[in-house]
Formats: sequence, structure tokens, C-alpha cells
Amino acid sequence: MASIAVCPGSFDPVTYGHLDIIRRGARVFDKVYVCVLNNSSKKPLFSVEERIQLLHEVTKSLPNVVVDSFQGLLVDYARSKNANAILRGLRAVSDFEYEMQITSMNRVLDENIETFFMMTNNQYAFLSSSIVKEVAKYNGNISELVPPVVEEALRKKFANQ
Ligand code: COD
Repeated sequence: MASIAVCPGSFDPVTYGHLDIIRRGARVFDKVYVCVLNNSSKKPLFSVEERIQLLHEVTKSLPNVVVDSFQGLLVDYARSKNANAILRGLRAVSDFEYEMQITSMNRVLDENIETFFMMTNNQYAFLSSSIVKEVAKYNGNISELVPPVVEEALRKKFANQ
């Protein structure tokens, strides 16, 4: 049986931290669906289409990675792709409580889908889309935090605001 994982997130926008988890996941699973979903507690800067386009650009060298989006529950999306795993990244203890809550909820919704966690690469432990947006908004240097195509998209977004 093929191991198929969904790597879900807001990806608003994708950072080197996300990309590191996606790359490492693609070495472990046969296929990884990177799926943009709605996090009801966040107000996104980029549209779903913009986030998908950036994800496409930065994952194009990974043949077993598919970029997608879904409106609804993560487990429903995972089932529709015959995925048996959810892949999440963990940065710090502060991530743990939230991750435990959604992992437990997802298990109640579908006990056949396992959630796997990958520890962040130390160099990205502090990195989040929110931090990147904050720095970009005030014209700070984000070249170590996001791929060039994302940097350009952020510059354009804030130039138009
Ligand atoms: N290093 C390692 N991992 C990282 C880093 C980093 N620097 N930055 C982010 N990550 C990881 C995160 O830990 C996460 O695993 C993933 O990358 C995506 O992160 P975000 O912030 O882009 O995405 P989230 O956490 O906002 O995504 C939440 C979902 C959209 C997945 C969630 O809200 C969801 O499943 N929504 C659909 C509705 C649903 O099914 N809800 C679940 C039932 S409670």
C-alpha cells in the first residue's frame, strides 16, 4: 500500500520552515498533498489562488508533491485522496497544545488517519508566516526566511497597501 500524506496549512505565505517539512516529508512518503485549508482563527493576507501559485513555484522540483486546496474538514480531504497520514511540523512547546487538540479532534473524526510530526530544523525554529509578514511590512530583510518568489510577492503586496 502506498503511503500518502497530506501536509495541511494556511501557507500565508509559504516559508523556508514549511518547505523544509515538505521536502523531508517527500523523502518519507510516496506522495505528499500540500493542501491550503482555512484556519478560522487567521485572516489571510494572500488569496488561496496566490498561496497555491507560490507553493507550486517552490515545490516544482519535488515530483511526488501535489499542491491543492480544500474548503472543509482536513479529514474529508485526506479521505478523498486515500491519504493515511497527516504531516505537521513542530517548532516549540508553544505549538504542542494546539497540535494536540487538532490531532485528537482529527482522530475522533477519522481514527484511520494518523498524524505524524516532524521537528523543525533548528535554523527555522523561530520562523512563522506571521513573523515574515510583520518584517516584510516594515521593509526588513526576509531573504533568509522565504524563497525569492515569495519575497517578491510580499514586496508587491505591501507596496499596494
Ligand atoms: N518549522 C517547522 N514547521 C513549521 C514552521 C517552521 N518554521 N512553520 C510552520 N510549520 C508547520 C506548522 O507547524 C504546521 O504543521 C504547518 O507547517 C502549516 O503551518 P501554518 O501555520 O501555515 O498552518 P496552520 O497551522 O494555520 O494550519 C491549520 C489548518 C489549516 C491545517 C487547520 O486549521 C485545518 O485543518 N483547517 C481545516 C478545518 C479542519 O479540519 N479543522 C480541524 C478540526 S479541529
